[in-house]
Amino acid sequence: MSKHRAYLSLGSNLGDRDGYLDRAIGLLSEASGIQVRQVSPRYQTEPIGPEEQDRFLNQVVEIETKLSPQELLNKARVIESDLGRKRKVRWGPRTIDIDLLLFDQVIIGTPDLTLPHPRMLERAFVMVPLADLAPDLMMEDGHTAREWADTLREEQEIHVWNPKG
Ligand code: GSY
Repeated sequence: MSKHRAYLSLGSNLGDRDGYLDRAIGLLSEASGIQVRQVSPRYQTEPIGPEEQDRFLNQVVEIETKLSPQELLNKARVIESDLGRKRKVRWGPRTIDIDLLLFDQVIIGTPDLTLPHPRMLERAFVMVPLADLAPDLMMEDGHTAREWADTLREEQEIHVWNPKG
């Protein structure tokens, strides 16, 4: 079975944010059919959505996988649930959020899953860490990840995260 390359966005803004990101990456690495190939630096970012919530830590990971996009989405949801995510408030605080950004060149639009991720090009917290891993990756609109990251980091607060302050 052929291998696919995919990029996932991870975010946490509840509790031990570094711990949740570490555990999510650990669970992805242990999952059958998934190999984690690269992890970006972590960034602290202002919440998009209701503002009366804490800042997020965000990160992007590159994986290779034998899973289909739907199987990968299902796995991501199991990991979110294992790490205590409750799907209560849309855009609300969460222990961990795992979004599928890109899966090879696949384009999908189902009620459950849209690829490429429909809002990724609006979000510095996605495009800046993605550009750390794959600066020359071509987006749907013909601009590279680096070009999008350079534009978005001018408009949105994003800082490399240093857990020791
Ligand atoms: O869509 C991912 C969850 N999320 C985030 C996030 O990960 N980072 C920031 N900065 N804001 C967010 N709003 C939502 S919802």
